[in-house]
Amino acid sequence: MQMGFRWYGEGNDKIPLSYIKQIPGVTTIVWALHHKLPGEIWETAEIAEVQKQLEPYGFNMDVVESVNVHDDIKIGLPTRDKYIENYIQTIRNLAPFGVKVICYNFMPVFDWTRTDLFHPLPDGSTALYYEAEKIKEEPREMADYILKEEEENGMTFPGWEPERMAHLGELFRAYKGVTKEKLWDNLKYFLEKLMPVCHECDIKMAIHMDDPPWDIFGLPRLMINAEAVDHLLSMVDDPYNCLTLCSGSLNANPENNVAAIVRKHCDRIAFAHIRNVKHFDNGDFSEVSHRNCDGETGILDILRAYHDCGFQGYIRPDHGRHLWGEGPENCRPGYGLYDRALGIMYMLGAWDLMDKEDAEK
Ligand code: CS2
Ligand code: MN
Repeated sequence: MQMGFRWYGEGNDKIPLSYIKQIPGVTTIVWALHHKLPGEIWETAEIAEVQKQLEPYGFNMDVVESVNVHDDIKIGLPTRDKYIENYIQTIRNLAPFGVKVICYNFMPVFDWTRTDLFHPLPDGSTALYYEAEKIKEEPREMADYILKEEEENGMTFPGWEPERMAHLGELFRAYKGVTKEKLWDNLKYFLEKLMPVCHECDIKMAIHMDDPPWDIFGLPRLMINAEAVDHLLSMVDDPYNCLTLCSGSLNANPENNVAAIVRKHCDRIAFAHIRNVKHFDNGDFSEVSHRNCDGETGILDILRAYHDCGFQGYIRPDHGRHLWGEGPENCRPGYGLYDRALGIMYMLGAWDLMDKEDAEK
């Protein structure tokens, strides 16, 4: 297992690399070129710049999150081939820098969906929150709320690029007729084109789970449960077709058992996201600390499953709460410094203990 920390890049993330260096056990910076729109080629010179920033700290750049997939690929338009060519070129450009895993998602239009980005928790911190009542048929209200947060605080959230959101109506119209079956077909088409290049470049494509794992705003969502994971892995049965198994995304539906998926498919999990979720009876859920008893995701069972399987991939704390002065003005929702650092120490605590117990057996 290699521990990672997501970082949004120089000038785009308020957390300096020198702070991340002080968190025990982090070897991997999970990075991306966040100024790139889906479909654009990532140029070698731009990638080299990130390498130059990471090098003095000894971090590797093995995991990219995300190279976003252009909507035309998801919709299955004739123009998709051009964007797939660009994606392939990006994979080729990433390979010489030692990149091993590309995390991506295949969600129509939106990435994660939340109704409150800084929801107060009883302990005085804040966290991302989903209020079921607020998710209506019409996405405009939620999109406007998130765009306003971006604008007021001078940041763009991946998957919520104002350039794309400006054409929301058009985007929704373009997805008309894209049923779940078609979306699966389009994902298969995309992956089959990529696999030979992934072999050649030794880079795994690791699909992120849909967040939340159900259809919203009439848009189909694929990566929602264990059956979908089975389907994805058998549909393109290739060791380079892998998962970013996001515990919090899947467990937004409490029926999903993430530890069981780990035990079944550990060799196809390239990247583990560890996030904890607390559920309420009315269908709302809140993100919480990584501590097992603070949510219902089963963080310890998941870690034990990874450990039992001898997990060789990358792992990172996913969203954390915002603590100790972190708020909208200085912190990306879910991506503060402190709670993710605490999450790492919690995970390493459990992991080290399991290592020690094994050694003493
Ligand atoms: C991430 C996702 O912040 C998050 O919730 O886990 O946004 C993830 O980066 C994307 O879905 C991957 O493309
Ligand atoms: Mn995640």
